[in-house]
Amino acid sequence: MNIAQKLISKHLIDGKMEIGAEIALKIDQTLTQDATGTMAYLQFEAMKIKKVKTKLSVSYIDHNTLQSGFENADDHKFLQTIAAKYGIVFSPAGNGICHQVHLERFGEPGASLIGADSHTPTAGALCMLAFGAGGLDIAAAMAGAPFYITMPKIVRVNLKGALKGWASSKDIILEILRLLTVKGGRGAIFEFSGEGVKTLSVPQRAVITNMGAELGATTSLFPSDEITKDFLTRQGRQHTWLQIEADSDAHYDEEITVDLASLEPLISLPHSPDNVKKAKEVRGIKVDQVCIGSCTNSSLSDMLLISEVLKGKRINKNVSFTVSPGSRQVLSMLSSIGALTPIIESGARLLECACGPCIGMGQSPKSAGISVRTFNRSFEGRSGTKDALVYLASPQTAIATALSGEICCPNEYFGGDAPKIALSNKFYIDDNQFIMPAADSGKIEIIRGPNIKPLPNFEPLPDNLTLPVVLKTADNITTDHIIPAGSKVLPFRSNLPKISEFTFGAIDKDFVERAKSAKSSIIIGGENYGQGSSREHAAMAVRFLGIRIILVKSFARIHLANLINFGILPLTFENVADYDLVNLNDILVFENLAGSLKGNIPLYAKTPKGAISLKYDLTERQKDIVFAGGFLNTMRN
Ligand code: MIC
Ligand code: SF4
Repeated sequence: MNIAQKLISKHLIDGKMEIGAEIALKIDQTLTQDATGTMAYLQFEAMKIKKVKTKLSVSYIDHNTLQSGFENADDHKFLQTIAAKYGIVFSPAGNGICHQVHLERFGEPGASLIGADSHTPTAGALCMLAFGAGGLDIAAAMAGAPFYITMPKIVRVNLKGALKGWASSKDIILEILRLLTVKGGRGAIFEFSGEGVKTLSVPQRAVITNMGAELGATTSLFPSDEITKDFLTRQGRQHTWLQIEADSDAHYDEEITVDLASLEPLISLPHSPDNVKKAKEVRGIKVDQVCIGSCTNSSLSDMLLISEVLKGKRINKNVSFTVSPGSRQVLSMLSSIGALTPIIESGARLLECACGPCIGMGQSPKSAGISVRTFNRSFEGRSGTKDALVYLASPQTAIATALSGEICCPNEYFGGDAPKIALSNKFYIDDNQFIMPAADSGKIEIIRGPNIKPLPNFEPLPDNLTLPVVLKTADNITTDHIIPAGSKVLPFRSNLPKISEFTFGAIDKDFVERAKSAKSSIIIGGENYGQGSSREHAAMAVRFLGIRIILVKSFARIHLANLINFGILPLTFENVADYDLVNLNDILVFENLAGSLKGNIPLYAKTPKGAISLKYDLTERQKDIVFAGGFLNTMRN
């Protein structure tokens, strides 16, 4: 078996490990963050379970940390009291970014993890079976239910040789994105092997598994080897280590090879992570901002590298330079060994250990500003400035750019090889920063400020529907298009009526009014609809506005699961060319929906240009959820 098969079979509760079949997995750990956590826990409460049934559940505060009104602080207090009551570890604001902290303090080789955040596969660097999911799936797992996915194909990524010059692990994943695009990983687990694996530390591996999310991959995995053991030992957690490698005769469904020695520093151009070029091909573009951090590149080694490079240097005076260490552990280690000083003296604006600019929580660039970031997403408007141009690159490329004031290749700017970063054997470990669940949880009162609004009830899906098309989108629509992030919208993650007012605002400012006046309606979309973030608000808000069916060329995995969970029927075109036959404001008629789906008979929609045939790729379990009006209704029933 390959590693993915070993981990899946270890957690398999139901289903066959055949590509395309639905499988149910036992979940050992869950994580949430504050932007998705409020909904996840409201849903968990609705399940009326006394204590979480997982081995470990952690609730992180890392996204909505700017408190420019009462809303975010209300959410934090709600999350803290919920955690204490239901047996969840609470990681308060300032403690660090969920994926970075989870890797340091909780990740375990061989265990399974689902997180209400699309970058949860970061933990695959420790050989955890880790998936991003919607909040409702996390709530269900905390209640002891299995997690359902479609059995993916397993792609072997053969890493040949070793990195040279200033190339880094970020360039490995940017190269794979260049080759495969943001759709290229759908329905796949990427399993890394080959001699190159032995040259990468756990934090370097984590850069790759983290950005596997940008490929649309189900998850990514590295073996658990001596390097993993070394990382866990520094973290004082060697007892959690176990060796996990693929069998020598393991079978893979597909294979790609990346030659590390031939990689040069790369950069991803606006507005899609797969728009990748060599950094030297775009050299000379003047930049306004450089940001180092995010769950992709905020580890101690990344920070030590920039500190080393910055010694005695000053950032270009036209560049606003921000640094967000990934965790309190990273920040504290930097400060105790004096590595923070060169960063501060270079002119950096030191930010909190949190997502910050990555999710538009401050540091929006100036109008039409150019920002080079070590992050993982560059979607239009995500930075908080609609016309900003965001480039994604490694800390090596970003720091050369910050010093020179224009995009440049670190191989050309510095020459030679990047400094080798030695890590100390003793890491700063202070788990007192976590708030452990209360022993006497019965007495805990859950505090709900005015920003915490109750969950709405969604009705079952009718059998016959006449629906106007209220929106027709292009390919690769992200959940950032559907429900934007940023400091103005994120505070309403626990307030569905309010956040729904922002739905699709960036691409069609009349959408909300149109949907409201239609009452019941349909959206038409292209390929890879709903890629990116796991935010279930992108399904909930749409359902709240009356959308009953979404008909597209293809869906992204997590969003598809979220649509089902909230009772929206996801359909695809039998012939993708039929996409051209349907237009905004057309009326589509659907008859005998339940009868057709449950009887597995062909489904059609009547359109002004005639009938078109539709596909529904749903299991019986999923059909029941959709027709009941969502997962919570099936539980209540
Ligand atoms: C993101 O990077 O888009 C987020 C913000 O972390 C999201 C979760 C969210 O929308 O809250 C994600 O990746 O799932
Ligand atoms: Fe936070 Fe950005 Fe990572 Fe999402 S991608 S978890 S916003 S740092």
